[in-house]
Amino acid sequence: MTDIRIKGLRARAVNVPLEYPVKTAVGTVATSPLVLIDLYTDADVVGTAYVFTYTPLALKPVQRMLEELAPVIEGQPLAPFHIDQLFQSKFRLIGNTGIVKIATAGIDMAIWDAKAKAAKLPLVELLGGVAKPLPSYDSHSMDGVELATQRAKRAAEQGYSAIKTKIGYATLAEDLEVVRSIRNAVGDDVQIMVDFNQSQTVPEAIRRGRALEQEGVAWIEEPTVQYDYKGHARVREALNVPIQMGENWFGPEEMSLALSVGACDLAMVDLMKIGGVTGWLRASALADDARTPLSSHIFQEFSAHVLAVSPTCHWLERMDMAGPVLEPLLKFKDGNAHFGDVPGAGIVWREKEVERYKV
Ligand code: SMN
Ligand code: MG
Repeated sequence: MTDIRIKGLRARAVNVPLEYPVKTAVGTVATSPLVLIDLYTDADVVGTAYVFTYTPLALKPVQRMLEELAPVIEGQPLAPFHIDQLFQSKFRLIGNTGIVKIATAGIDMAIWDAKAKAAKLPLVELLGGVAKPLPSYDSHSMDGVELATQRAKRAAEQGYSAIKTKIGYATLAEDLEVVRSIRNAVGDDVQIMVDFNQSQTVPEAIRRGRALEQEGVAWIEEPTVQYDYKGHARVREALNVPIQMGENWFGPEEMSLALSVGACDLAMVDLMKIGGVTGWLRASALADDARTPLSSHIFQEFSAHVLAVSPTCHWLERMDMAGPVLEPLLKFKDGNAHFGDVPGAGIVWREKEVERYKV
């Protein structure tokens, strides 16, 4: 393999519209603030990836952090594990988490993308897997009964065999009304996952969970604050419905801690927060060791590649956070995600739209 070197990077901040605002019990993501990364090399490949900053307030700081990292990686080999060790040692004192982790994870994704492009392989094949269709669920928001039911019905008609709705309404009665209305609309063959987005106390999560069990939900996600791993374990012990969490684990270290106290039955990892592809590979080994089904959290394009090589591969979350600025290479059909047959992870910018949404 030729010794490809990193030449630099470009980080562009955009704020793109969402098909639907991501309404949760603890706040709404009205638009999708993204930093688009182009990683330049001395071969004829450019690694592309994006990071999602949740709030526009973090957009410029993340862009700036990426720009500050450019001279750190310039001249380095296009070797993700090497760069990961470089970052781990450089950020031991400040801690490779938060905005630092978001930026280093984005670089990691772009490096892996560039490596796959240099090998003229889809990333999944570079990782040793095959580009097979992946079971995907359609992920919705705290939409209220009407829209939640309408979105679930449409997803079922599109062939999804699972959908997720966000709950944590003011009362349990409202939570149940939404779940029952969706169930009436989609029937018993479509799985319904629910997501509290950290909104409940442990006692309230148990109270509401006992009622949701009777509705046959497939999982209850982040019932209480995401850093309360023991709290999640108490909810899990009290209920007979799978507890799902993981989208907020910053690095495999936090995943290991959560699994060690029995916080969840299922894990869903965020490719960015976990530390990019390199972080995901470590997380997928933890999930395998704990025999914990592993799902993805947003970042659907890259996640498809790493989920396909995860031993406990569970569900891919379809929630499109970057569609307006990407060529639609990942396709969803009959509830499965199908890879585009291109080298790398399939992140191709729609440059006119990037200009349109640039911040
Ligand atoms: C979620 C939260 C914030 C932004 C996007 C998605 C959500 C999920 O918790 O599980 O998709
Ligand atoms: Mg969630």
